[in-house]
Amino acid sequence: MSKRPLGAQISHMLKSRGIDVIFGIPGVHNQEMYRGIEEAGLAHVLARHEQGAGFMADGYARASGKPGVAYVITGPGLCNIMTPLGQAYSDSVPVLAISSCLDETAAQRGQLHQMLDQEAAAGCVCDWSHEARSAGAAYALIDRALGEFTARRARPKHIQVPIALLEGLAEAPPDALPGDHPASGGALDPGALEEVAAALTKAETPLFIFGGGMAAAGSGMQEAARALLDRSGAAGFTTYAGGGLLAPDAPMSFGSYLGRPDSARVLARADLVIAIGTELSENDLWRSELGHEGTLIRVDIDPEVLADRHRAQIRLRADAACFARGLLDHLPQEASPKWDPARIARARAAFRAETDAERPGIVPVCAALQAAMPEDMMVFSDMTQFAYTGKEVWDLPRPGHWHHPTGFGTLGYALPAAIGGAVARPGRPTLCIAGDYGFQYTMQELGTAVELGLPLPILLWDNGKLKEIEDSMVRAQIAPKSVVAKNPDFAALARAYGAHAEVPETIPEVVAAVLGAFEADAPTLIHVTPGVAG
Ligand SMILES: Cc1ncc(C[n+]2csc(CCOP(=O)(O)OP(=O)(O)O)c2C)c(N)n1
Ligand SMILES: [Mg+2]
Repeated sequence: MSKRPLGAQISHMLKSRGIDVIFGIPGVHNQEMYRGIEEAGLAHVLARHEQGAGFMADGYARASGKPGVAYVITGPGLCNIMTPLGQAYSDSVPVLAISSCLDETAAQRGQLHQMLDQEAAAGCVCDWSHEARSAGAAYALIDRALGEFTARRARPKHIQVPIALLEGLAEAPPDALPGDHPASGGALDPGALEEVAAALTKAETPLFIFGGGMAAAGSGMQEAARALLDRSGAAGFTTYAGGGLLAPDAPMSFGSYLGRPDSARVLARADLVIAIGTELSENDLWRSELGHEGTLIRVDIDPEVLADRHRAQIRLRADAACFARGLLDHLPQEASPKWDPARIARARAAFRAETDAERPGIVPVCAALQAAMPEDMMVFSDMTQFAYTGKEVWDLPRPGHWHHPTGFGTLGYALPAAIGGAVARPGRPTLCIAGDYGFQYTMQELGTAVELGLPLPILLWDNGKLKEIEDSMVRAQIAPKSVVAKNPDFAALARAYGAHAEVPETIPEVVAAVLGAFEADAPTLIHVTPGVAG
């Protein structure tokens, strides 16, 4: 193929590697990257802020399993996308940010968009951040990023390309590497699987913890999780990210209640705990210790997780799907339950009652929505009380369908991430859940959602304040300070953007509004206050 400016070649290269959409904002510095977008047949989603573009790329990646790619300008564009990159790092999401950068920074001060060290700044929130100093280096870095997304724990990457290089003519990129990159840790030692199977068969009260690594391991994981319980007699918890792996009413399931303090008592009763694809991080447990007293087996693709403080006696570096399928090969076809299902049901009911008492008014809304929502709905939630409760009591019918800014915990995630998710799954239902304060971090992306004509319900949980923070201050005996903000008229704001708005007054009206929004020609802001529950 003939030479083209490098900026255009990069878009062609991404298209040839299976990328279909870029999220971003153009500027004079990175405009050469836009030259190739149309030409290569890529779609481009224009965000209203680079933070939005980054979260859209994140949501797109979580919903599609493919990398999310964002184009941003030098300096402020890169700074604005750093928060989403930090979020993608903590939640292991494959996001690739490509930015322009200045040709010369050390000897020339005062240039447009100049900052001291852009490459290093991004490096603080990414797996890596590198400057390409030639076309060949840009191509190599792109292939390295894409390869690493599948070959090991997915983490965001940043590549910056000097403006003059983007403008200069470059040879075509090399052909894509043949075949898939093998997932690391794929081949498991059969001896290790036999050892785990023997321990599981011998155990009197075995317990599984299924995490996000298992939910993300592809199709068949729900069946695998159920079979692991059925064929070993074990009980199981899911982490928030593993939600949906076990049916809400599965008799041996303790649900997604690992973060309840009392789950430690269940853990202490287990003589064997097998944790698959979970970091067992602060965000999973809300305590420092898991609480187990018996043997702990960790299975994870990431050596850093295996070596952590939880004192696992057996550590297996493996992909969750390989491990689950391999272990099933070593288990009998059936086993009698080793836990009392009535006791598990009582524990689940107690966990649910505690959750309801902690943040009242949310469980009934979740219950009504759970009963009525379409099977393949995907949720993107923000840092709001509605989501904290929802993630515990509302197990979606499918794993990997509830996405939350778990690790970094960034307010403003939900709307742009939901937009990215909806772009990834056209024609399938996506629900956005945000709080009244967090929504205002990125609410300008309503414009993007309207422009794309997305049938996106936005459930805005408006308790009129930063309620989680107020509750926390009260618990710490701090007189609540700066936890009430003057809110706009959210429905009017949504309509001003060209979106629809609904203000339901009862729970059935909330359900009807969400279902109606899936059929609309634009997003619908559904303004819900705690009064709706009664
Ligand atoms: C970027 C960022 N800044 C600050 C916080 C701290 N924070 C967490 S929740 C919260 C208040 C959220 O209020 P709202 O969205 O109304 O949700 P509610 O707790 O009221 O349901 C704040 C300020 C954060 N998580 N992220
Ligand atoms: Mg609030």
